[in-house]
Amino acid sequence: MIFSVISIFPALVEACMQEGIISRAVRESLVELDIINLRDFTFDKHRTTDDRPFGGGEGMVMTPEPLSLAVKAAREKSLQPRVILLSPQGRAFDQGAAEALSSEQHVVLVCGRYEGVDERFREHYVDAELSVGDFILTGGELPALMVIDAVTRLIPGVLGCTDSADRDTFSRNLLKHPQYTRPRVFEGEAVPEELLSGDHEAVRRYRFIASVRRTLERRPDLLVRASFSLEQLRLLRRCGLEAQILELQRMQEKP
Ligand code: 9D3
Repeated sequence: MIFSVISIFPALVEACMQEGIISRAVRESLVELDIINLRDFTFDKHRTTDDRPFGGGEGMVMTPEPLSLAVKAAREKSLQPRVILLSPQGRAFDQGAAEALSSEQHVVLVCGRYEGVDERFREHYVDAELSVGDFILTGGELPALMVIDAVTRLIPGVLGCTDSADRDTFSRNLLKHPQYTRPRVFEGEAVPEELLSGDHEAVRRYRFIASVRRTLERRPDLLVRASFSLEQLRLLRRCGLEAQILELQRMQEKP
C-alpha cells in the first residue's frame, strides 16, 4: 500500500514515521509513505498555495494549480490511485471507510488548509472527501495521519495478530468492557468477582453485559446498529436490558 500525502507541512506528516506501528510497517515495506511538499509545485517568488476568494469574504482558498500538479506527481507512483481530500465538508471517516481504503493499492491524501480548496480542483481530481469528526482543526494533516493509522493497522502483517474482534459483527457496535489487571485491590476498589472466578463462560457473560451497559450510557447511537445472537438476547433479557435496546432500535426504524 502506498500513501502519498500532499501538504504544506511535510515535516508534520513525517513525524508519524518516527515511532510505533506505522514506522515499523514502513521499515518492513508493508506500506510506503510518499510525502509531497505542495510548495514544490509553486513557481512564484513567495511559493504561494492560496489566494483570496472570488466574491469576497473571510479567509483564503487553496489555488488549484499546485494541487493539481502535486496529484499528477503522486500519480507517477501508480496508475489509478484513490484521491482523498481531508476537509470539514467531507463524509464521516469511520471503520467502514478505513476497511474500504485498506484494499486500495495507492491512496493520495490531500491535506486542506485555510478555508478550503478551489472547487474545480475538487471536481476534477478528488474521488472522495472525508472528515474525521465534528470539531474544527487547523488543517487536514492530523486527519490524514488518522487515516494512515486506521488503514495501516488493517493491512495484513502490520499487527502481530490480526485483531479478530475488529471484524466481529456482534462486537463491533459495542464499546469495550472495563478491564482490570493487578493488583486485585487498588485504592480500596476490588476487581469484579466474575473476572477472578476462572469460569470462562461467566467472564464472557459479564463482559458482554458490561459492554452493553457502557454503550447504552455513552454511545446509544452505536446500539441502534448492533445485532445480537440468540444467546446474547437471552442474557440481555435476564439483565433487564433487552427492552431498552429494542426500544432504541425501534425509534430509528421509522422517521
Ligand atoms: C468557517 C468554516 N470552517 C469550515 C467548517 C472553516 C474551516 C475550519 C477548519 C476550514 C478548514 C479547517 C481545517 N480543517 C480541516 O482541514 C479538516 C478537518 C476538520 O477541521 N475537522 C474534522 N475533520 C477534518 S478533515 C480536514
